[in-house]
Amino acid sequence: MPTNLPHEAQKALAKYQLAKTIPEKIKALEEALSLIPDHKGTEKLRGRIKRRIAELKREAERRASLKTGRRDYFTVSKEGAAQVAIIGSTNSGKSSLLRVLTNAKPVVAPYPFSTDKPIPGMMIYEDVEIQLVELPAILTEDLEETQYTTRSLGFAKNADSIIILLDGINNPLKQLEKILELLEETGITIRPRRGEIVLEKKDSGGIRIVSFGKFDGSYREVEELLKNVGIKNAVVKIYGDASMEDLEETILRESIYKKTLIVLNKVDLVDYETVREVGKAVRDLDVPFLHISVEKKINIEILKSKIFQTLDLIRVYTQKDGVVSPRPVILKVNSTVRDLAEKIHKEIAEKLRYARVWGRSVKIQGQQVGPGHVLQDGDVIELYSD
Ligand SMILES: Nc1nc2c(ncn2[C@@H]2O[C@H](COP(=O)(O)OP(=O)(O)OP(=O)(O)O)[C@@H](O)[C@H]2O)c(=O)[nH]1
Ligand SMILES: [Mg+2]
Repeated sequence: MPTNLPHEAQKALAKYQLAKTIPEKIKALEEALSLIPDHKGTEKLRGRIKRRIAELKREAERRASLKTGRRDYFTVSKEGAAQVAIIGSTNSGKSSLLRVLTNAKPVVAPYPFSTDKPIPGMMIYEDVEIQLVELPAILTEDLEETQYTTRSLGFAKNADSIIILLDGINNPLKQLEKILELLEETGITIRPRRGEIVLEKKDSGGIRIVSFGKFDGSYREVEELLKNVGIKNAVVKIYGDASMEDLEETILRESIYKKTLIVLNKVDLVDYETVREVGKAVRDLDVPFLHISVEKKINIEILKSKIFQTLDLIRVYTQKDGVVSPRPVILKVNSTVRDLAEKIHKEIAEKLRYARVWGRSVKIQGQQVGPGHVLQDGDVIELYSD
Protein backbone atom coordinates (compact mmCIF):
# COMPACT_ATOMS: atom_id res chain seq x y z
CA MET A 1 0.00 0.00 0.00
CA PRO A 2 1.52 3.36 -0.93
CA THR A 3 2.28 5.31 2.19
CA ASN A 4 1.75 8.74 0.68
CA LEU A 5 -2.01 8.49 0.31
CA PRO A 6 -3.88 11.79 0.49
CA HIS A 7 -5.05 12.49 4.00
CA GLU A 8 -8.72 12.43 2.97
CA ALA A 9 -8.30 8.98 1.44
CA GLN A 10 -6.70 7.73 4.65
CA LYS A 11 -9.68 9.07 6.54
CA ALA A 12 -12.09 7.25 4.25
CA LEU A 13 -10.18 3.99 4.71
CA ALA A 14 -10.27 4.52 8.45
CA LYS A 15 -14.03 5.02 8.19
CA TYR A 16 -14.24 1.70 6.36
CA GLN A 17 -12.48 -0.03 9.24
CA LEU A 18 -15.09 1.31 11.63
CA ALA A 19 -18.12 0.71 9.41
CA LYS A 20 -20.57 -1.81 10.80
CA THR A 21 -23.03 -2.34 7.94
CA ILE A 22 -22.45 -3.33 4.33
CA PRO A 23 -23.86 -0.07 2.89
CA GLU A 24 -21.57 1.91 5.22
CA LYS A 25 -18.59 -0.15 4.12
CA ILE A 26 -19.40 0.31 0.43
CA LYS A 27 -19.84 4.04 0.90
CA ALA A 28 -16.51 4.43 2.71
CA LEU A 29 -14.64 2.41 0.08
CA GLU A 30 -16.23 4.28 -2.81
CA GLU A 31 -15.23 7.51 -1.14
CA ALA A 32 -11.67 6.27 -0.65
CA LEU A 33 -11.50 5.17 -4.27
CA SER A 34 -12.58 8.59 -5.50
CA LEU A 35 -9.87 10.20 -3.38
CA ILE A 36 -6.96 7.98 -4.37
CA PRO A 37 -5.26 9.30 -7.50
CA ASP A 38 -5.05 6.81 -10.35
CA HIS A 39 -1.41 6.06 -11.20
CA LYS A 40 1.06 3.20 -11.30
CA GLY A 41 1.85 3.33 -7.58
CA THR A 42 -1.79 3.11 -6.51
CA GLU A 43 -2.91 0.62 -9.15
CA LYS A 44 -2.84 -2.42 -6.88
CA LEU A 45 -4.60 -0.74 -4.00
CA ARG A 46 -7.30 0.66 -6.29
CA GLY A 47 -7.81 -2.78 -7.77
CA ARG A 48 -8.16 -4.30 -4.34
CA ILE A 49 -10.67 -1.68 -3.24
CA LYS A 50 -12.70 -2.17 -6.42
CA ARG A 51 -12.82 -5.92 -5.89
CA ARG A 52 -13.82 -5.46 -2.29
CA ILE A 53 -16.66 -3.13 -3.31
CA ALA A 54 -17.90 -5.67 -5.86
CA GLU A 55 -17.71 -8.35 -3.21
CA LEU A 56 -19.68 -6.30 -0.69
CA LYS A 57 -22.33 -5.49 -3.28
CA ARG A 58 -22.67 -9.14 -4.10
CA GLU A 59 -23.00 -10.00 -0.45
CA ALA A 60 -25.70 -7.33 -0.05
CA GLU A 61 -27.54 -8.79 -3.02
CA ARG A 62 -27.26 -12.28 -1.59
CA ARG A 63 -28.69 -11.18 1.74
CA ALA A 64 -31.53 -9.35 0.02
CA SER A 65 -32.40 -12.48 -1.94
CA LEU A 66 -32.43 -14.51 1.28
CA LYS A 67 -34.90 -12.05 2.75
CA THR A 68 -37.32 -12.40 -0.12
CA GLY A 69 -37.57 -16.07 0.66
CA ARG A 70 -35.74 -17.52 -2.30
CA ARG A 71 -33.48 -19.26 0.13
CA ASP A 72 -35.21 -22.59 0.52
CA TYR A 73 -35.09 -23.36 -3.09
CA PHE A 74 -31.33 -22.92 -3.15
CA THR A 75 -30.65 -25.00 -0.07
CA VAL A 76 -29.52 -28.62 -0.10
CA SER A 77 -29.01 -30.37 3.21
CA LYS A 78 -25.56 -31.84 3.61
CA GLU A 79 -25.34 -35.60 3.49
CA GLY A 80 -22.45 -38.01 3.42
CA ALA A 81 -18.89 -37.28 4.51
CA ALA A 82 -18.59 -34.01 2.58
CA GLN A 83 -20.39 -31.71 0.17
CA VAL A 84 -18.72 -30.73 -3.10
CA ALA A 85 -20.12 -27.90 -5.25
CA ILE A 86 -19.82 -28.20 -9.03
CA ILE A 87 -19.71 -24.79 -10.68
CA GLY A 88 -19.09 -23.65 -14.22
CA SER A 89 -20.43 -21.95 -17.29
CA THR A 90 -23.58 -23.16 -18.96
CA ASN A 91 -23.22 -26.31 -21.06
CA SER A 92 -19.85 -27.16 -19.54
CA GLY A 93 -21.23 -30.60 -18.72
CA LYS A 94 -22.13 -30.27 -15.04
CA SER A 95 -25.29 -32.35 -15.32
CA SER A 96 -23.51 -34.91 -17.48
CA LEU A 97 -20.81 -35.20 -14.83
CA LEU A 98 -23.33 -35.57 -12.01
CA ARG A 99 -24.95 -38.39 -13.98
CA VAL A 100 -21.77 -40.41 -14.36
CA LEU A 101 -20.50 -39.86 -10.84
CA THR A 102 -23.69 -40.18 -8.80
CA ASN A 103 -27.16 -41.70 -8.64
CA ALA A 104 -28.78 -38.39 -9.68
CA LYS A 105 -30.51 -38.05 -13.04
CA PRO A 106 -30.44 -34.35 -13.96
CA VAL A 107 -31.46 -33.16 -17.41
CA VAL A 108 -28.59 -33.05 -19.90
CA ALA A 109 -29.24 -30.78 -22.85
CA PRO A 110 -27.35 -28.95 -25.59
CA TYR A 111 -29.20 -25.69 -24.85
CA PRO A 112 -28.16 -23.31 -22.05
CA PHE A 113 -29.57 -23.18 -18.50
CA SER A 114 -31.21 -26.58 -18.44
CA THR A 115 -30.40 -26.69 -14.72
CA ASP A 116 -32.12 -23.93 -12.74
CA LYS A 117 -31.65 -25.12 -9.18
CA PRO A 118 -29.01 -26.99 -7.18
CA ILE A 119 -29.15 -30.73 -7.80
CA PRO A 120 -27.53 -33.12 -5.31
CA GLY A 121 -26.28 -36.62 -6.02
CA MET A 122 -24.33 -39.12 -3.95
CA MET A 123 -20.99 -40.36 -5.20
CA ILE A 124 -19.61 -43.54 -3.69
CA TYR A 125 -15.81 -43.58 -3.60
CA GLU A 126 -14.63 -46.93 -2.24
CA ASP A 127 -16.46 -46.92 1.11
CA VAL A 128 -17.08 -43.18 1.41
CA GLU A 129 -20.23 -41.29 0.46
CA ILE A 130 -19.57 -37.84 -0.96
CA GLN A 131 -22.38 -35.49 -1.90
CA LEU A 132 -21.92 -33.64 -5.18
CA VAL A 133 -24.16 -30.69 -5.96
CA GLU A 134 -24.56 -29.27 -9.44
CA LEU A 135 -25.18 -25.54 -9.27
CA PRO A 136 -26.96 -23.52 -11.95
CA ALA A 137 -24.50 -21.96 -14.40
CA ILE A 138 -22.50 -18.95 -13.21
CA LEU A 139 -21.60 -17.83 -16.76
CA THR A 140 -23.53 -17.66 -20.01
CA GLU A 141 -22.16 -19.01 -23.28
CA ASP A 142 -20.81 -15.48 -23.87
CA LEU A 143 -19.11 -15.72 -20.47
CA GLU A 144 -21.31 -13.10 -18.85
CA GLU A 145 -22.83 -13.41 -15.39
CA THR A 146 -26.21 -15.13 -15.10
CA GLN A 147 -29.22 -14.68 -12.86
CA TYR A 148 -27.82 -17.55 -10.76
CA THR A 149 -24.23 -16.37 -10.35
CA THR A 150 -24.59 -14.85 -6.91
CA ARG A 151 -26.64 -17.64 -5.42
CA SER A 152 -24.58 -20.44 -6.92
CA LEU A 153 -21.36 -18.88 -5.63
CA GLY A 154 -22.97 -18.25 -2.25
CA PHE A 155 -23.75 -21.95 -2.12
CA ALA A 156 -20.21 -22.90 -3.14
CA LYS A 157 -18.83 -20.74 -0.34
CA ASN A 158 -20.51 -23.02 2.17
CA ALA A 159 -19.55 -26.32 0.56
CA ASP A 160 -16.55 -28.35 1.73
CA SER A 161 -14.85 -28.07 -1.62
CA ILE A 162 -15.41 -26.88 -5.17
CA ILE A 163 -15.08 -28.41 -8.62
CA ILE A 164 -14.71 -25.83 -11.36
CA LEU A 165 -15.84 -27.54 -14.55
CA LEU A 166 -14.52 -25.81 -17.66
CA ASP A 167 -16.10 -26.24 -21.07
CA GLY A 168 -13.18 -27.20 -23.31
CA ILE A 169 -14.85 -25.91 -26.47
CA ASN A 170 -15.75 -22.43 -25.26
CA ASN A 171 -12.51 -20.54 -24.65
CA PRO A 172 -11.58 -22.36 -21.41
CA LEU A 173 -8.79 -19.95 -20.47
CA LYS A 174 -11.15 -16.98 -20.61
CA GLN A 175 -13.72 -18.99 -18.66
CA LEU A 176 -11.15 -19.77 -16.00
CA GLU A 177 -10.14 -16.14 -15.75
CA LYS A 178 -13.77 -15.00 -15.36
CA ILE A 179 -14.52 -17.65 -12.78
CA LEU A 180 -11.45 -16.73 -10.75
CA GLU A 181 -12.60 -13.11 -10.74
CA LEU A 182 -16.08 -14.09 -9.59
CA LEU A 183 -14.71 -16.29 -6.83
CA GLU A 184 -12.51 -13.49 -5.63
CA GLU A 185 -15.45 -11.08 -5.55
CA THR A 186 -17.38 -13.64 -3.54
CA GLY A 187 -14.57 -13.81 -1.02
CA ILE A 188 -13.42 -17.28 -1.97
CA THR A 189 -9.68 -17.94 -2.24
CA ILE A 190 -8.70 -21.12 -4.06
CA ARG A 191 -4.91 -20.75 -4.02
CA PRO A 192 -3.50 -22.56 -1.05
CA ARG A 193 -2.22 -20.02 1.40
CA ARG A 194 1.39 -20.12 2.42
CA GLY A 195 0.65 -18.10 5.49
CA GLU A 196 -2.15 -16.58 7.41
CA ILE A 197 -2.42 -13.22 9.15
CA VAL A 198 -4.90 -12.57 11.89
CA LEU A 199 -5.53 -8.97 12.83
CA GLU A 200 -7.03 -8.37 16.27
CA LYS A 201 -8.03 -4.76 16.81
CA LYS A 202 -7.65 -3.52 20.37
CA ASP A 203 -8.58 -0.43 22.38
CA SER A 204 -5.07 0.34 23.58
CA GLY A 205 -1.50 -0.95 23.61
CA GLY A 206 -0.33 0.25 20.20
CA ILE A 207 0.67 -2.17 17.45
CA ARG A 208 2.15 -5.52 18.39
CA ILE A 209 3.37 -8.23 16.05
CA VAL A 210 3.35 -11.84 17.17
CA SER A 211 5.00 -14.10 14.63
CA PHE A 212 4.64 -17.86 14.52
CA GLY A 213 6.32 -17.98 11.13
CA LYS A 214 8.18 -15.88 8.58
CA PHE A 215 7.17 -12.34 7.69
CA ASP A 216 8.79 -10.05 5.12
CA GLY A 217 7.74 -6.70 6.60
CA SER A 218 9.37 -4.59 9.29
CA TYR A 219 7.64 -3.31 12.40
CA ARG A 220 7.75 0.22 11.00
CA GLU A 221 6.10 -0.80 7.74
CA VAL A 222 3.31 -2.57 9.57
CA GLU A 223 2.72 0.38 11.85
CA GLU A 224 2.70 2.77 8.90
CA LEU A 225 0.24 0.64 6.94
CA LEU A 226 -2.13 0.25 9.85
CA LYS A 227 -1.93 3.96 10.66
CA ASN A 228 -2.84 4.65 7.06
CA VAL A 229 -6.17 2.93 7.53
CA GLY A 230 -6.81 4.32 10.98
CA ILE A 231 -5.78 1.34 13.11
CA LYS A 232 -3.68 2.47 16.08
CA ASN A 233 -4.03 -0.50 18.40
CA ALA A 234 -3.88 -4.08 17.25
CA VAL A 235 -2.16 -7.41 17.57
CA VAL A 236 -0.96 -8.78 14.24
CA LYS A 237 -0.53 -12.54 14.39
CA ILE A 238 1.48 -14.16 11.65
CA TYR A 239 1.31 -17.86 10.88
CA GLY A 240 3.44 -19.59 8.25
CA ASP A 241 5.03 -17.63 5.45
CA ALA A 242 3.39 -14.22 5.00
CA SER A 243 4.14 -10.88 3.38
CA MET A 244 3.12 -7.21 3.60
CA GLU A 245 0.83 -7.95 0.64
CA ASP A 246 -0.98 -10.54 2.73
CA LEU A 247 -1.44 -7.97 5.47
CA GLU A 248 -3.03 -5.50 3.02
CA GLU A 249 -5.28 -8.31 1.88
CA THR A 250 -6.26 -9.07 5.47
CA ILE A 251 -7.13 -5.46 6.14
CA LEU A 252 -9.31 -4.98 3.10
CA ARG A 253 -11.11 -8.22 2.79
CA GLU A 254 -12.30 -11.26 4.61
CA SER A 255 -11.96 -14.10 2.16
CA ILE A 256 -12.05 -17.77 2.98
CA TYR A 257 -9.96 -20.54 1.51
CA LYS A 258 -11.76 -23.36 -0.33
CA LYS A 259 -10.13 -26.53 -1.51
CA THR A 260 -10.71 -26.65 -5.24
CA LEU A 261 -10.25 -28.98 -8.17
CA ILE A 262 -10.22 -27.55 -11.68
CA VAL A 263 -11.49 -29.93 -14.37
CA LEU A 264 -11.38 -29.39 -18.12
CA ASN A 265 -14.25 -31.24 -19.83
CA LYS A 266 -14.94 -32.30 -23.44
CA VAL A 267 -11.32 -33.17 -24.20
CA ASP A 268 -12.69 -35.49 -26.90
CA LEU A 269 -13.24 -32.28 -28.90
CA VAL A 270 -10.21 -30.31 -27.75
CA ASP A 271 -6.70 -30.20 -29.22
CA TYR A 272 -3.75 -31.14 -27.09
CA GLU A 273 -2.33 -27.63 -27.10
CA THR A 274 -5.43 -26.24 -25.33
CA VAL A 275 -5.28 -28.96 -22.69
CA ARG A 276 -1.64 -28.12 -22.10
CA GLU A 277 -2.29 -24.37 -21.87
CA VAL A 278 -5.15 -24.69 -19.43
CA GLY A 279 -3.19 -27.21 -17.38
CA LYS A 280 -0.30 -24.79 -17.13
CA ALA A 281 -2.54 -21.88 -16.10
CA VAL A 282 -4.07 -24.01 -13.36
CA ARG A 283 -0.76 -25.32 -12.11
CA ASP A 284 0.46 -21.73 -11.83
CA LEU A 285 -2.38 -21.26 -9.35
CA ASP A 286 -1.15 -24.24 -7.37
CA VAL A 287 -4.55 -25.91 -7.68
CA PRO A 288 -5.03 -29.56 -8.76
CA PHE A 289 -6.06 -30.08 -12.38
CA LEU A 290 -7.52 -32.88 -14.47
CA HIS A 291 -8.78 -33.10 -18.05
CA ILE A 292 -11.74 -35.38 -18.72
CA SER A 293 -14.43 -36.28 -21.20
CA VAL A 294 -17.71 -37.24 -19.66
CA GLU A 295 -19.02 -38.29 -23.06
CA LYS A 296 -16.07 -40.60 -23.86
CA LYS A 297 -15.53 -41.60 -20.20
CA ILE A 298 -11.96 -40.35 -20.11
CA ASN A 299 -10.34 -40.01 -16.64
CA ILE A 300 -13.61 -40.49 -14.74
CA GLU A 301 -12.21 -42.98 -12.22
CA ILE A 302 -9.18 -40.76 -11.66
CA LEU A 303 -11.53 -37.83 -11.10
CA LYS A 304 -13.31 -39.72 -8.32
CA SER A 305 -10.09 -40.31 -6.45
CA LYS A 306 -8.98 -36.70 -7.02
CA ILE A 307 -12.25 -35.46 -5.54
CA PHE A 308 -11.60 -37.58 -2.48
CA GLN A 309 -7.97 -36.42 -2.24
CA THR A 310 -8.92 -32.76 -2.58
CA LEU A 311 -11.21 -33.04 0.43
CA ASP A 312 -8.27 -33.97 2.66
CA LEU A 313 -10.20 -36.69 4.45
CA ILE A 314 -9.09 -39.94 6.00
CA ARG A 315 -11.03 -43.10 6.76
CA VAL A 316 -10.42 -44.93 9.98
CA TYR A 317 -12.08 -48.06 11.34
CA THR A 318 -12.96 -48.67 14.94
CA GLN A 319 -12.45 -52.05 16.52
CA LYS A 320 -14.23 -53.44 19.53
CA ASP A 321 -13.36 -56.74 21.19
CA GLY A 322 -11.34 -57.75 18.16
CA VAL A 323 -14.09 -57.01 15.60
CA VAL A 324 -13.40 -54.26 13.06
CA SER A 325 -16.38 -52.11 12.05
CA PRO A 326 -16.99 -52.42 8.29
CA ARG A 327 -18.00 -48.76 8.02
CA PRO A 328 -15.29 -46.14 8.25
CA VAL A 329 -15.39 -43.03 10.37
CA ILE A 330 -14.48 -40.07 8.16
CA LEU A 331 -12.13 -37.50 9.65
CA LYS A 332 -10.13 -34.56 8.43
CA VAL A 333 -6.46 -35.09 7.64
CA ASN A 334 -4.26 -34.72 10.76
CA SER A 335 -7.06 -35.79 13.10
CA THR A 336 -6.04 -37.42 16.35
CA VAL A 337 -7.33 -40.32 18.41
CA ARG A 338 -9.13 -37.70 20.52
CA ASP A 339 -10.90 -36.28 17.44
CA LEU A 340 -12.06 -39.78 16.58
CA ALA A 341 -13.42 -40.32 20.08
CA GLU A 342 -15.23 -36.98 19.94
CA LYS A 343 -16.82 -37.88 16.64
CA ILE A 344 -18.15 -41.11 18.10
CA HIS A 345 -19.42 -39.81 21.43
CA LYS A 346 -18.61 -36.90 23.69
CA GLU A 347 -18.59 -39.14 26.73
CA ILE A 348 -16.12 -41.55 25.18
CA ALA A 349 -13.85 -38.60 24.46
CA GLU A 350 -14.01 -37.39 28.04
CA LYS A 351 -13.10 -40.76 29.49
CA LEU A 352 -10.53 -41.66 26.83
CA ARG A 353 -7.23 -42.97 28.22
CA TYR A 354 -5.37 -44.51 25.33
CA ALA A 355 -5.86 -46.45 22.12
CA ARG A 356 -4.31 -49.30 20.21
CA VAL A 357 -3.69 -48.69 16.53
CA TRP A 358 -3.04 -50.86 13.49
CA GLY A 359 -2.11 -49.20 10.20
CA ARG A 360 0.17 -46.63 8.63
CA SER A 361 0.35 -44.21 11.54
CA VAL A 362 2.19 -46.64 13.80
CA LYS A 363 5.54 -48.43 13.53
CA ILE A 364 4.46 -51.46 15.52
CA GLN A 365 1.07 -52.92 14.68
CA GLY A 366 -1.29 -52.80 17.64
CA GLN A 367 0.83 -50.10 19.24
CA GLN A 368 -0.52 -48.29 22.27
CA VAL A 369 -0.86 -44.52 21.72
CA GLY A 370 -2.17 -41.47 23.60
CA PRO A 371 -5.16 -39.26 22.67
CA GLY A 372 -2.90 -36.84 20.78
CA HIS A 373 -1.67 -39.47 18.29
CA VAL A 374 -2.24 -38.39 14.66
CA LEU A 375 -4.11 -40.96 12.57
CA GLN A 376 -3.75 -41.90 8.91
CA ASP A 377 -6.07 -43.14 6.18
CA GLY A 378 -6.93 -46.79 6.73
CA ASP A 379 -5.96 -47.04 10.42
CA VAL A 380 -7.83 -49.42 12.73
CA ILE A 381 -8.28 -48.16 16.28
CA GLU A 382 -9.45 -49.70 19.51
CA LEU A 383 -10.27 -47.04 22.11
CA TYR A 384 -9.79 -47.62 25.82
CA SER A 385 -11.55 -45.40 28.31
CA ASP A 386 -12.23 -45.48 32.04
N1 LIG B 1 -18.42 -33.88 -26.79
C1 LIG B 1 -18.75 -33.82 -25.51
N2 LIG B 1 -19.92 -33.30 -25.15
C2 LIG B 1 -20.23 -33.24 -23.85
C3 LIG B 1 -19.34 -33.72 -22.84
N3 LIG B 1 -19.93 -33.51 -21.66
C4 LIG B 1 -21.12 -32.93 -21.89
N4 LIG B 1 -21.33 -32.76 -23.20
C5 LIG B 1 -22.50 -32.17 -23.87
O1 LIG B 1 -22.61 -30.80 -23.51
C6 LIG B 1 -23.98 -30.39 -23.46
C7 LIG B 1 -24.30 -29.76 -22.12
O2 LIG B 1 -24.21 -30.73 -21.10
P1 LIG B 1 -24.90 -30.55 -19.68
O3 LIG B 1 -24.41 -31.66 -18.82
O4 LIG B 1 -26.37 -30.37 -19.80
O5 LIG B 1 -24.23 -29.17 -19.23
P2 LIG B 1 -24.54 -28.30 -17.93
O6 LIG B 1 -23.25 -27.72 -17.51
O7 LIG B 1 -25.28 -29.09 -16.93
O8 LIG B 1 -25.44 -27.13 -18.54
P3 LIG B 1 -26.59 -26.23 -17.85
O9 LIG B 1 -27.08 -26.91 -16.64
O10 LIG B 1 -27.62 -26.10 -18.90
O11 LIG B 1 -25.92 -24.93 -17.56
C8 LIG B 1 -24.80 -31.67 -23.72
O12 LIG B 1 -25.19 -31.66 -25.06
C9 LIG B 1 -23.81 -32.79 -23.43
O13 LIG B 1 -24.11 -33.96 -24.15
C10 LIG B 1 -18.10 -34.29 -23.26
O14 LIG B 1 -17.25 -34.73 -22.49
N5 LIG B 1 -17.85 -34.29 -24.60
MG1 LIG C 1 -27.04 -28.77 -15.98
